[in-house]
Amino acid sequence: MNNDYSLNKARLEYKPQFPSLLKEIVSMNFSVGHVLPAQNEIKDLFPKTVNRPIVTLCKGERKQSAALRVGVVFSGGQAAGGHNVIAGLFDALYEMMPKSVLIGFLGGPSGIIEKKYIEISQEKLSLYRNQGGFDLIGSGRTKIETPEQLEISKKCMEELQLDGLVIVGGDDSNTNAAILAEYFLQNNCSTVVIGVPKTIDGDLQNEFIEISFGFDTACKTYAEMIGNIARDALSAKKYYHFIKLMGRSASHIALECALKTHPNAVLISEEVASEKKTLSSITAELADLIEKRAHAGKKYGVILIPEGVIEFIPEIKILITELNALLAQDSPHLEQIDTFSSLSEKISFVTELLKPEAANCFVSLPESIQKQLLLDRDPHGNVQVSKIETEKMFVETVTTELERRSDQGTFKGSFHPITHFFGYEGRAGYPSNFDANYCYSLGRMAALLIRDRFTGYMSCITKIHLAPQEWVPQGIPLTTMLNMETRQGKEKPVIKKALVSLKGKAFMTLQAGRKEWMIEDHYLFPGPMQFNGDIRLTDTIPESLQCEF
Ligand code: FBP
Repeated sequence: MNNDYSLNKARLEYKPQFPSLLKEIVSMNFSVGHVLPAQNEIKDLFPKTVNRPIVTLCKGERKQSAALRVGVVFSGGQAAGGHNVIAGLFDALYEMMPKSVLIGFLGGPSGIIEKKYIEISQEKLSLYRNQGGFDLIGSGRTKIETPEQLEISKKCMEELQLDGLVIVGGDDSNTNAAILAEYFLQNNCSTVVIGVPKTIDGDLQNEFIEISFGFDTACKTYAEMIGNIARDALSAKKYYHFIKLMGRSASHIALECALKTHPNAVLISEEVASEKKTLSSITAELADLIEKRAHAGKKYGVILIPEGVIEFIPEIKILITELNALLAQDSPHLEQIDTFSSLSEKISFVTELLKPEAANCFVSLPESIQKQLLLDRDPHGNVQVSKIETEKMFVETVTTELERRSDQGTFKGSFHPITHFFGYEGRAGYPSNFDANYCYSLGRMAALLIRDRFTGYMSCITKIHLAPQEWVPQGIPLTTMLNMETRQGKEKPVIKKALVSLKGKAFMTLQAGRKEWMIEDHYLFPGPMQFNGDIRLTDTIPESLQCEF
């Protein structure tokens, strides 16, 4: 097979665009900005890394750099562009001093604890430039938290004589980066720790981080499929498509995909919580939509559902909290529940233990969801919210409601639903030009932050609505992003997850259009992501960010 013109090869040859400021890497400097105040508890927990200034890249004197030894690790779920963070880091280190060494820890943070790593060479990396996935070194969800793990990590840094460690991850992993940076400083370990913002979920966003990498590619991938489904629905005119979209708690992905495709309905979890919508009120709204469309002669439609919505429905949130406590890892009920062989016995047993409000909610749920709530639990005994088949739950509740309306003679149409879940499909494909450029820039910036020893900083690229050459690289102290939050009953420092703002321009844009999309069909068909051609097609940034400028 002649592979000369394959997309794979074309992408390997793609030269990422990056800020002009990051080009002359050896003559770059930092201008020191203001210090942002940290919370008192954060000051106590991070005495060595608080009160640091924001730093912005600027042109300076040519600097002679020593060869650097740097480690890089991916943490958490895949997000398109990760390999370009490594490529940017590798190239910048090489340009500073060709004898520099880049080590990739294998399988996520556990690679640090178990000292499993590879040295990344130009040759190895050449097969991964602009490619999706994290497969060059893999990823994992182990956290470096306990005193033993922190100490082992420090030893690993010392044995490998690392000048820097780059942690590519989401909110938790960057919180971890802050903890490691502080621990290393307190314990005389000279390794500089730098975070890089990654997650398709788009919830690692704040005044300093315009977007995490991977979000753009994931949404473009899902939007293509949603558009295709909308066109199929419009052609066949017989199915309702209930599409669940990955994204954990926040609804950024659902919102972005809705702006890109104009479905007939989209649930936004943050709106559900704010308006205290119950399962039955959401069901009634969806049934109303289907009934109205039936009056207009339409038996088809497209409905988007964010992965985490179930947790935002007030009565289900209460139920999940009670179930988590009842069936926690060390709870006696956990053993008891296993003694019942049939599902109905397990359901009755748990229902008896729940408080009345939670019990009512539990019995009102479809059996398949009751089963998932009871049996699909993580190692701590918590309900795995993201695994719950919410799209099927809504199909069941809406079907029951429409049957009821049909019996009463108010609903005369037919309802043929089909469910979909788009998640993993969007995490590891070829990064969009935006993600390829953005990640490469983040990697180059991380190298400079290590060279100038800004430990506990996140590599950030701002002004991403401009052309890549004009993007502004900044270093932001991780401690400025930390807040205290209660997690699993304990007060912990964490980077706050950004939920969709109901006052934000992206949500307002949705609000302005969504009523019309309900009955009239205003579907958009984004089609496949483009890599070559008109830059208005190839180099777009997410719609929800465009709305902001
Ligand atoms: P990260 O926040 O670690 O990037 O992961 C995001 C995500 O893709 C979520 O959208 C999803 O709920 C979860 O990971 C799935 O996790 P897993 O890969 O462990 O199945």
